[in-house]
Amino acid sequence: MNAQPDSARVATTSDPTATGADVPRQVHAACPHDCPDTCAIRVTVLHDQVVELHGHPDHRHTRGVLCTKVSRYAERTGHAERLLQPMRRIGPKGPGSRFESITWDEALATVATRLGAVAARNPEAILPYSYAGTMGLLQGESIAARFFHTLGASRLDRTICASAGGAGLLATYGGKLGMLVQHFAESKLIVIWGSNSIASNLHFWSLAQAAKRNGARLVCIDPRRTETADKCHQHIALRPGTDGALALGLMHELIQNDWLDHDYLDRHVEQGEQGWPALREQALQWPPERVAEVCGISADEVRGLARDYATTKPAAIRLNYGMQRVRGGGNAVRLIALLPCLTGAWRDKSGGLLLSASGWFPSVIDSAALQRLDLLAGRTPRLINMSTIGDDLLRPASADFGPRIEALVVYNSNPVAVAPESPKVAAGFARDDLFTVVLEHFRTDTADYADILLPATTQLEHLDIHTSYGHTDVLINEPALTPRGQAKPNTQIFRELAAAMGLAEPCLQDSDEVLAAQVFKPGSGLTLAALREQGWLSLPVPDAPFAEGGFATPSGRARVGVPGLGLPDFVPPYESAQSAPDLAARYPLAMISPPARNFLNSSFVNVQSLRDIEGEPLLEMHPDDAAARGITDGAIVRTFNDRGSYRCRVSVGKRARPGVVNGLGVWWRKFGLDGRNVNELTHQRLTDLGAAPAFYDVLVQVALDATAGAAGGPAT
Ligand SMILES: Nc1nc2c(c(=O)[nH]1)N[C@H]1C(S)=C(S)[C@@H](COP(=O)(O)OP(=O)(O)OC[C@H]3O[C@@H](n4cnc5c(=O)[nH]c(N)nc54)[C@H](O)[C@@H]3O)O[C@H]1N2
Ligand SMILES: Nc1nc2c(c(=O)[nH]1)N[C@H]1C(S)=C(S)[C@@H](COP(=O)(O)OP(=O)(O)OC[C@H]3O[C@@H](n4cnc5c(=O)[nH]c(N)nc54)[C@H](O)[C@@H]3O)O[C@H]1N2
Ligand code: SF4
Ligand SMILES: [Mo]
Repeated sequence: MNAQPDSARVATTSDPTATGADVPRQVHAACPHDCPDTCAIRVTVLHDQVVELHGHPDHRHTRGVLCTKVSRYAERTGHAERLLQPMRRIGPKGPGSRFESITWDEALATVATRLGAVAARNPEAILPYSYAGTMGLLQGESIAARFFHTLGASRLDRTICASAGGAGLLATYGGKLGMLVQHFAESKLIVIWGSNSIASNLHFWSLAQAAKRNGARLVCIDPRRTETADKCHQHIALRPGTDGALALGLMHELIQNDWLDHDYLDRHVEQGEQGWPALREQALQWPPERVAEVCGISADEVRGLARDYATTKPAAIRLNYGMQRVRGGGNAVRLIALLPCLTGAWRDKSGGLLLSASGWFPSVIDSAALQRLDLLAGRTPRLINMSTIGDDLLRPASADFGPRIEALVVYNSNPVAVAPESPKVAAGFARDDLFTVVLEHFRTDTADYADILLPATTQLEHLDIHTSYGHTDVLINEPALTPRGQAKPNTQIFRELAAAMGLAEPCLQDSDEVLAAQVFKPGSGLTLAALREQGWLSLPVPDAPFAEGGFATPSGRARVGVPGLGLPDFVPPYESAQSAPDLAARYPLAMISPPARNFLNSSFVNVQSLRDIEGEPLLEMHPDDAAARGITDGAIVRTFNDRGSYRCRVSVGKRARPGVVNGLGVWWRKFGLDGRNVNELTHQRLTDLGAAPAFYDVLVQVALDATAGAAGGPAT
């Protein structure tokens, strides 16, 4: 690993030896991470070092507070293992691979030659692979998108996180639209559904706390007893992948007890054969006893929740993406999204539902100007689903698939750690005939497979603009520091690569300043100058957006049946004791793998102070399941299925419900006991809608690890 020059160390006090103005500078920054909160950050800088980094006190959603991980952002930027120079791999691909430093000129020339050769044969053999390492409009898909569109490279279907739920919202409301998060503070019932808010939606959680102090009841629906569930009045620990059945059961009770808002239903929900009357008949097939059987909860829990939901006003649902990482995730979101339409909860600004707010932004943000799909010039390169990258890297050329993937350019993502079914992902990345370029901050699991590794700037070192999927503000991120070492912004790397490849299209050379000026749609009323002045701008969204219907569907009504999709229904998991009894005979435990609180997906796993808090990869198991296998708390266990096997320490306790184990976090494989992580066990089958991975729809068996010593072996 390269040594850290002194200039890159992040000072906590001013450096007396540095030159330059002695007056600290305050910079408006934004959290770049894939988190609904999109915090405004105030960075104080002196002599090119961070003096202070805080949540901005004046931003209405951030309210001066950052989560633990991002309050350490300066530690991440100044990390001793930061990539600061371009590198070329000199040993075999994969764990333990070795790299040597090269110049930028050499790196760019090598990449240009290799990509150019593939493009000359067939540009679709090139695949960009990126996700939300940064959610920035500039450092995400701007110059990068233009570059790959100009080449005619394969397009990437970015499904790994939210596309099942997104498709469910689109089907029902016509867009990824929902309540304004700030109004949860006045709700009287909050259903926190498939969300560990304390870990992954902290600023919503403080609003829920405010509501609680005002007498609101909080209900958490989650197979895992999370720290959020601990603090709610009620926790309903259903089996993974059964939320659609629960929603149907709630509808059953709303109908039977006539807790419906008939006026709202008549005026704002689709009627007729594909409308509410049809769903009503379907819901009547789901009495609480049947729901209880499927969900592994009691019939009284179904009845009680229906009563509370219908009779407490305003009632709000904070739905989150955890519940849609299962086969039926899209349909479950459709069903749940209809609940506030049945009770008329939308009439109140503090009632309704929020899964994503991102659909409010397209009216002001000009993605087309940033991404320039027109550069495809009439071509429609094939679309590769990022969630099946394991299979797709191993696929030969065929008429159906097109050319074999010969070159991969990875940025803002760590697929070797985060993509499902890692045995196949790792085998794909290990192909000798694959040319891989990785733009990164660190030597991640994916970086270990790079032919050429390019050092990227962090959020403190580049310009960017952010929207949010949890609130409705746009934020600026001004560069606070000069780039450490030789790191460059993603945009700059793609500009230089375009030049090295001789791509003459002028917009490939647009500077970050020029890009920033292209972000807002003309006539949107928002300007870059105002954004820079204030640090953030709020979209004009009505307080109770669907109080009088007005959904984004063609009719303005919430949709029930959708052409091509039919009526929403419960879709059972791929892998569960009920839906796959033969498989369950061998692998009787369901496994979910939600994130660890102190990491952000696989980001921050290499920040020592955060890793110290998390300790080591853990599998949570209910005491009954542990006892049945002779497993005691703290032992090293082997978790396995037909796809793979993974060793880690077990935590026996009540966070896991019977029959379900929780394999926490997306650890880097190299920090695992056996160089693997939970994705060793996940599969590449896709959700009912949105073609997303079903990470939480997995069966496994767990056994004491015979190779571990009595004490369980050392933690790493
Ligand atoms: N600290 C932290 N914050 C994060 C992240 C992180 O890694 N760490 N990741 C960020 C990203 S990319 C995202 S997408 C969001 C994710 O945050 P969320 O959208 O909240 O999704 P998850 O964390 O995947 O899961 C939330 C909860 O759903 C539960 N769950 C699992 N299966 C089911 C099910 O079938 N039904 C129900 N009802 N619940 C289920 C899990 O146990 C978990 O507690 O958070 C973001 N914020
Ligand atoms: N088993 C299991 N697997 C999961 C999940 C789960 O809950 N369980 N969650 C899934 C979800 S919700 C998601 S969103 C995905 C997330 O998967 P990814 O989007 O791959 O997210 P990260 O793991 O955080 O990796 C992002 C990488 O981008 C890098 N990066 C950050 N900023 C920049 C930048 O400006 N430039 C460049 N070049 N690189 C940058 C970071 O260093 C980091 O290594 O993982 C999925 N995988
Ligand atoms: S990860 Fe989320 S809570 Fe933490 S600083 Fe970023 S936006 Fe805020
Ligand atoms: Mo995600």
